[in-house]
Amino acid sequence: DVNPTTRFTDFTDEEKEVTVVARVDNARVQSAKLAFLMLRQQGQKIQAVIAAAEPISRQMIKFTGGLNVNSIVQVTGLIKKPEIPISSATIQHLEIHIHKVYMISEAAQMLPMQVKDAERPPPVETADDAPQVDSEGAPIVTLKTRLDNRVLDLQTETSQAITWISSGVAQLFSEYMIKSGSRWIFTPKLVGAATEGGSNVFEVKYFKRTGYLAQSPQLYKQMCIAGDMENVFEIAPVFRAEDSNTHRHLTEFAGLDFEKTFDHHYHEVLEFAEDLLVFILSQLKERYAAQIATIQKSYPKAGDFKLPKHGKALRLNYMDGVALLKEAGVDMSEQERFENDFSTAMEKQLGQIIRDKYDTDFYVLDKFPMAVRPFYTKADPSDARFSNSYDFFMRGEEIMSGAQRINDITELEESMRSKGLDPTQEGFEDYLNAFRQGCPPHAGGGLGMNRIVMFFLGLPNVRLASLFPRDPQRLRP
Ligand code: ATP
Ligand code: AMO
Repeated sequence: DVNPTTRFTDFTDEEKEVTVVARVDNARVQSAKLAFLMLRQQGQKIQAVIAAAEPISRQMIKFTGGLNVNSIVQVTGLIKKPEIPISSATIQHLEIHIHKVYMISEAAQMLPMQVKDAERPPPVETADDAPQVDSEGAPIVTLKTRLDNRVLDLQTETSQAITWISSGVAQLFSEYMIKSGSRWIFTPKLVGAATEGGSNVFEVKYFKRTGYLAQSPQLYKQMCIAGDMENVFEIAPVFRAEDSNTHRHLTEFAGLDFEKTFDHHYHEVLEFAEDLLVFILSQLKERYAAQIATIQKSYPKAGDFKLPKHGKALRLNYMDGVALLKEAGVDMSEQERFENDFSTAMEKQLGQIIRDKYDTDFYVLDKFPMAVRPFYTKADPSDARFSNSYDFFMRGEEIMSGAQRINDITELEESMRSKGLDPTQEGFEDYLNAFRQGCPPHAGGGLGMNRIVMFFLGLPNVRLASLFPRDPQRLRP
């Protein structure tokens, strides 16, 4: 009655026989009578020892110590306390004294990359992907090599922890939404119109017509509101045909979207979203403390994300941001203020200013200039240069955009025309009909899941927060 799915992390220091299935992290023959294995499960390592003694033959010792690294084996043995803690293991105070070893799945003798080399932090990006060495002369595999061999790269302790954080963000988002009575929706990703307007859209051949990959669920989540669904959310891929080769742009990313009606003011929805982020970020810290500590060994900023005080998000207006930057010597011209958004450098600087002044890495800017927002955004009724729209930031970089939406058909068509879009264009018709048929006031937002993970952990590149990243250069693995 062995349990082949036994996990090392469940072991106690009670001496007993276990059977585990694990990967060989390292194998070595110490002598004709002694060999060591380092075994790995989800990035966690434990040492296993095999010594020649009835009925274990010298041949068994040779076989065990000669196992190909990364093979998957089934080991039966006795859990014991080692004489001294095993410093190279994750579980240092226990080891397995092997009775039996079976090969489950043999790994090739030559791997394109050693998992232990991918554990060496941090991957430094170079234009030519030239070999790099650390201070001890050991090779550092570049990010490109790691991503080319992503399956091996996912096996490192750090990657394992990062993928748990991604899972946590998605879980916490859905948890909060469901608790608030929001309905989980699944909108089409093959669409007939460029959702966000503009040209950042992938065309697909759709039988005899042209279709597109959805740039966001924007039009559909609003159509669900028109369909009386009141409070909806979605977790789904978002496609952007942007030729942006930056540390934070992907061409496909996981979008966390929500849309909600309100009674009196869009700030009801804004506050809902602020509480959502405070919930996600604080619960990540609480529930994933072990993973964060692991990631911190490679990315030291992982553990120092500053949450806003008193559990409430810090909210400023866009113009407050302009003023804070001006105080720091960064002045935007009158035209820049209303027609441009902050540049990436300005955003980062503002992030630092806000961290210094308000002691938080998460904050919200409300009332962005109308000129920089998409056509469905509601203008500020008290000053049409601005809009009822907001961006959320982590460590000075954008993680969410959202707004009150125009729900009046005349206003909506006007807004489209003013942004150079044709309301009579095929594909917009169904969306616009929803407003002709009546639609309650609503607001919402879209979050980039990979960016939340990246900025929460202080990772240098969004690709590290994507399982199999897609960017302008990369369509595989
Ligand atoms: P979005 O607004 O689509 O949610 P985002 O705000 O992060 O995402 P963009 O609005 O496309 O991205 O651009 C924001 C900033 O990113 C810009 O200020 C720009 O400086 C920078 N950026 C975008 N594309 C590139 C690029 N190809 N190279 C360098 N920087 C870029
Ligand atoms: P926006 O275009 O700002 O808004 O996208 C929402 C959020 O998605 C993330 N994001 C990205 N992540 C990785 N790579 C990219 N290329 C990329 N582009 C955007 C960011 C961003 O804040 N329909 C609106 C949302 C709404 O108003 O509800 C929209 O799509 O974190």
